[in-house]
Amino acid sequence: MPVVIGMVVLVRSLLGRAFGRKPRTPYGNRLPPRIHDRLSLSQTVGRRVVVIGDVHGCASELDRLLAALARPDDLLVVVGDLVNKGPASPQVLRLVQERGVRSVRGNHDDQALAAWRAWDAGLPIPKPAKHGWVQGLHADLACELEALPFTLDLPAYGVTIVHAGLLPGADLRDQPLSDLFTMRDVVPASTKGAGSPAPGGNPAWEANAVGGTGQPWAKVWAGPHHVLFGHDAARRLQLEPYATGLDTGCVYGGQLTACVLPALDHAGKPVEDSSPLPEGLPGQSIRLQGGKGIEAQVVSLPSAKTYSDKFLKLEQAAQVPMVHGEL
Ligand SMILES: [Mn+2]
Repeated sequence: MPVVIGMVVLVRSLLGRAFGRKPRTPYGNRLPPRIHDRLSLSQTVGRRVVVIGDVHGCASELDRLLAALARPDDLLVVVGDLVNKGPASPQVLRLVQERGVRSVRGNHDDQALAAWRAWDAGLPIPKPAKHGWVQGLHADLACELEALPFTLDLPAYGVTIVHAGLLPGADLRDQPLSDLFTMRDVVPASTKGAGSPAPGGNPAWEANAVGGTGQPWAKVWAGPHHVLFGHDAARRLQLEPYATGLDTGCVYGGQLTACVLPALDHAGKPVEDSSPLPEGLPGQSIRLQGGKGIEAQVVSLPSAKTYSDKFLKLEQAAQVPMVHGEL
């Protein structure tokens, strides 16, 4: 049987080369209709934009956070990793579909989609302990994952949303897709073999998926856009001048965090000085440097429980927060 599968893979690979195989995402999925998506001022005018950190299947926390702070006309965006690890990934996708939540693509979203495609084709599910939940997932919910772009630009705010990070100095279209949803640190480009080479003509930095081995990319990022991102639960809330990290470890018993961007009028000016922070939730106002320099609010909802302790074990084992690339 393995010989037969090997032959099939070989023949498909040869056919792919002969007929010009289409480029794929890092986990072998079809590329989304828009790799780098954007929402113009006309699409967001008069509406707040609520950007939410990594959900990882924590549907009840997402539901409670939205109940506490979201207004009916808010535009809701997640920084990716909607699924895996937590208790209710299908329910998160259902909520995303029903409420029209936008998201960028996290490494777990891309992996889970590949697992669903395997299951749908009658093949064994890769890493079934992590992806077993995809069995029976309705195709319309898998489509939610299939459509996810790698970045989402909000030009009216001068804000870019990405799951993991951006390589400082490299053009968006020159950034390797896998870096966009796996990077945590940057290392000097001369560090051979430590990360991905910068293809955009900027030799200064390489991306590295393992945290604690270089500098957090968000500390190096100097604009021009302000970047909202997730993926780096070990570092919790990151409030850097030009980048804000929103993964506060909801699935690890931390919090689910949202950054609320004010509604803008047709001239791109905030329609209110700042919306009141929801009662009972810790929050703060921050000035997002870069972009339009707007004032936003960061609000966190504590998790009901610790759904996964994989990360906590790693954190206890290391003196400094270290994150393995697999997380
Ligand atoms: Mn991630």
